[in-house]
Amino acid sequence: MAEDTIFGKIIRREIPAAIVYEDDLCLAFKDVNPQAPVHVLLIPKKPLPQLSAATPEDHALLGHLLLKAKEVAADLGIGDQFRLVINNGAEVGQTVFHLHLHILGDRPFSWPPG
Ligand code: D5M
Repeated sequence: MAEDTIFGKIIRREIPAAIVYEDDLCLAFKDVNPQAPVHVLLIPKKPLPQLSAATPEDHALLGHLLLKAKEVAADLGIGDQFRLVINNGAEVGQTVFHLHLHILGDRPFSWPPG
């Protein structure tokens, strides 16, 4: 279950994380294995395992996450140059099955992603 992922433990404060933003619906914390000088994960507190599990009921939550992603990016000083990544599924790189947005910045990025 998504509640049992490492991100569920971070939400419940069972393990530490470098939290940079929190509200009733979401939490943002520094990625433990950063791929850029700024690399933060933004997660819903609702234990959605991945984006493909979202339903129309999650419409407002998903909008909230996108708006918070740009606000967190701005707070971290990368407000006009950042990349958002959602890995959806193990074959494309998802390793933690609790929905998360990677917020990355403060270096150049190439396209397409690897
Ligand atoms: O991304 C999962 C990301 O989660 C990956 O970049 C490492 C990060 N991670 C894993 N455990 C932790 C803890 N405990 N704190 C902070 N960051 C963590 P994915 O898209 O699933 O590959």
